Amino acid sequence: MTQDWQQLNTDVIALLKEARQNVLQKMQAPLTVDEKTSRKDLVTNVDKANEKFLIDGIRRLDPEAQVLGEEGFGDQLTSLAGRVWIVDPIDGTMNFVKQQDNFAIMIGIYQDGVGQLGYIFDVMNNVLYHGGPQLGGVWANERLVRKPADIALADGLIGASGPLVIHDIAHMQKIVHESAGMRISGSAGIEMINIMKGETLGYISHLKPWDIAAGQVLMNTLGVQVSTIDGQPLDMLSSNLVLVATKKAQRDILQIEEDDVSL
Ligand code: 2AM
Ligand code: CA
Ligand code: CA
Ligand code: CA
Repeated sequence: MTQDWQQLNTDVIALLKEARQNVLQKMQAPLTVDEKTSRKDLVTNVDKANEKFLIDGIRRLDPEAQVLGEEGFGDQLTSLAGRVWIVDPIDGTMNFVKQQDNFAIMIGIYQDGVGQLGYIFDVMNNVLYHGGPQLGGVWANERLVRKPADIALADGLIGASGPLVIHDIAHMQKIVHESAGMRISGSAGIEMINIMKGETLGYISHLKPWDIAAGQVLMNTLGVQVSTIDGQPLDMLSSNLVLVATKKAQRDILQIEEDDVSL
């Protein structure tokens, strides 16, 4: 297909709006909830139906592309060559089940491993964050999102995943202690939104490609750093211990890691 990114963006927004309507409609009926690896790792009928819906739509829009989806309805990816769509049909499934709120639909579009467009749809608030280098910015629905202020770790709140803090992986407790405080939302997508709103300065979590594909594109476009906890680029074919942070906070956090290693 031609590289008409504007048209592709328009088509993806239409697809996501339809997906949101489907999800809202399915929420009217009781959910079917299954455990994946544990009682804290859930999948519902809505996750599966929405992934199928999105991947069908993506195949129509971009038949040549590879598609990676969390629930397994896409392709088995072994390389990031060409165009790759990375789909998380419901991010924050535990919130979806327990709160019927604080979850997102996410799509990241990559070309030869480089993020081009990202979409995080806050379903219950009906705000679609979208953008990337192909659009030259990030928007929350029609409103342009400003770059978050580059604040230091001590001056802001940090988002985290519960297990990392509980088990004190990668000096999490020290990082949290040096920040102004910790917040846990239970959705990587909602965490990215909190950063875009300037409510938090970063997020640390162990994530799969679909958890961070869209967020990485949006963060990079807004000057927010995305790396592994060691400051390395993410491997988008694998899981990563992900550090998302303002430039200053990233530097502060990498320094904590270094100081502790040298003890
Ligand atoms: P999910 O809801 O799409 O699975 C919750 O802390 C956040 O981490 C969510 O964004 C969740 O995405 C993600 N996550 C990644 N791996 C997970 C796992 N094994 N169990 C629960 N949540 C996981
Ligand atoms: Ca999941
Ligand atoms: Ca997810
Ligand atoms: Ca998911």
